[in-house]
Amino acid sequence: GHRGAVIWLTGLSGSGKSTVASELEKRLFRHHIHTFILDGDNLRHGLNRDLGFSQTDRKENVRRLGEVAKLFVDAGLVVIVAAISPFRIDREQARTLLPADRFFEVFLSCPLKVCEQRDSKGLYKKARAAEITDFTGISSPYEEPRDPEIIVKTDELSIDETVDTIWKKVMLRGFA
Ligand code: GGZ
Repeated sequence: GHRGAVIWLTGLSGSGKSTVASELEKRLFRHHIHTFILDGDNLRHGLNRDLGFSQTDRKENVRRLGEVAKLFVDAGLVVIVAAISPFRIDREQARTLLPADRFFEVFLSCPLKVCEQRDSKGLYKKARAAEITDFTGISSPYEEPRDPEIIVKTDELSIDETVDTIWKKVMLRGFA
């Protein structure tokens, strides 16, 4: 049987994290792998409702996501984290909570331009108009991973191809 692991999706707003998370979950489910999605945006309605988008709050958000992910991994699940998680050091900190072979950092690489064109929630428009402050990529930084386990260019690949890429890597490491 498989052991628990974390598949940590990081990238800009609009890079496809939530969509990829739910499609990846379906794929893992078909292979009888029990998963749990921790979506940054969703958890902000409950566990992380006290947090905003300042640097301090994002760091705390990512810290909690990492700790909760670890709990679920200890319970044997494959946890898919979907959060911008913009700071390298915070992602690295989350990584240290788990054995090296159980943490997959996946960079959903997509040019800001493309994310901004998609603007599925109209947030980039608001950020440009300064109706939203501290918006990632516009008025708040995003630090790209330097050496992630997986990089997928979500502006060039279909969702299926993206999921394939992640799935193959996870499989190779013996989680299926
Ligand atoms: C970035 C924001 C902001 C600001 C609201 N900056 O694309 P979305 O809408 O659906 O997902 C984004 C989500 C980001 O939450 P995370 O918990 O992933 O962020 S972090 O890891 O940086 O703590 C976006 C929405 O919240 N959103 N305001 N100012 N994204």
